[in-house]
Amino acid sequence: MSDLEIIGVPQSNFVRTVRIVCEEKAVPYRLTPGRPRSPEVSAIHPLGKIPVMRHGEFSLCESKAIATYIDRVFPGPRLFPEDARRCAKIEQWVSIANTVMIPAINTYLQCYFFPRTADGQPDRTLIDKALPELRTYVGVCNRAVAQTGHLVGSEFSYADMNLLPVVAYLRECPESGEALNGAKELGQYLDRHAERASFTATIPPPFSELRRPTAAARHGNP
Ligand SMILES: N[C@@H](CCC(=O)N[C@@H](CS)C(=O)NCC(=O)O)C(=O)O
Repeated sequence: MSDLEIIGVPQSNFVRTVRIVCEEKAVPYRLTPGRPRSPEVSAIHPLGKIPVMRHGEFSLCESKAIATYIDRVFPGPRLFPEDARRCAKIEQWVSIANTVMIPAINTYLQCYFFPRTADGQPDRTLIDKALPELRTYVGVCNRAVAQTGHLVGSEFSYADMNLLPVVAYLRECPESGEALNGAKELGQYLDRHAERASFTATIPPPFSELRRPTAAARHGNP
């Protein structure tokens, strides 16, 4: 039995990506609940973000770094292939997603999942501000998967494992649901890959199951 421990909440798209990695490689792991900026998370991530990982004495943060470590240390299908060009294309899409698209999409989603208004209703002003970027990135993703149904070449890769968990949330909110309805290829991409065993094994519970953050932790959201 592996002593690999992933710490985070299962609703987080980045936590889900790392869990999908474990499932794809058939690496046993345990998921320990941990919210952003909780002591166990902040002990590993300097910014208190999830996921973080422990493997014996070794600890690590950042989903891509964790995925690379798991890929190198454990057997199973290689996520980051030897082929320089394919590997670089995977890195390229992870970088575009993680530095620009996913943060912008999450800013929009959080307006619904974690409204910060006094009455607990989604903040219309923040949503309207987030919409142009959201629509742009849904279009970018739609074009990227249109030809092969994958981000890189014609095989499922870490680039898809990284993107799909956040795409799966688009259907849950009104404007992103509409945008996805208008992005035929992206919708088909989601539907097809959502049937993978690694995807069904990691379906997150609803955000409503996350208790409101404690006062000490109320400085951001998963
Ligand atoms: N670059 C990080 C991003 C992790 C991240 O943003 N996680 C979110 C949850 S999906 C988080 O911890 N949010 C709380 C915060 O940003 O303070 C990674 O790839 O692991």
